[in-house]
Amino acid sequence: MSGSGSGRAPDDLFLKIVAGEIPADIVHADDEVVAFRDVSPQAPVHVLVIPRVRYESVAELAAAAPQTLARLVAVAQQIADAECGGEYRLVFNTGAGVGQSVFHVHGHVLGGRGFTWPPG
Ligand code: IU
Repeated sequence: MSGSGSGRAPDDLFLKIVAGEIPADIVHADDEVVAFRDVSPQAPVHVLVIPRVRYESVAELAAAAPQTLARLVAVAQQIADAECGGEYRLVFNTGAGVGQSVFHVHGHVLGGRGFTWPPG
């Protein structure tokens, strides 16, 4: 079953970051979203922006809490404005087959270098 916004997946490490139970380099926190640096950065700027409440995918988040998705995108823009001149990729991997490994929706804010297209 997908995330409902109320359950706590037993293996959801991002909820532990939100709860302060495991350390993270947090760059933003408000009542709806938290942003922290990816532990395995793929670009000079690589920040993950997540809702405090767990949803598996960006589509689930959009359907259940569109205002939180809007906040997430606004925070991504703020981080990119501050750290890489407002030029960035905002990536939501959706599904293990395309690279999603953590099933708590997260936007990857990637910037600080050029990227190729199409993505690999
Ligand atoms: P993905 O789109 O689900 O593959 O992205 C998960 C990301 O979460 C990946 O880039 C990891 O490096 C990152 N990450 C993290 O920054 N800190 C953690 O504790 C865990 C994963 I678990």
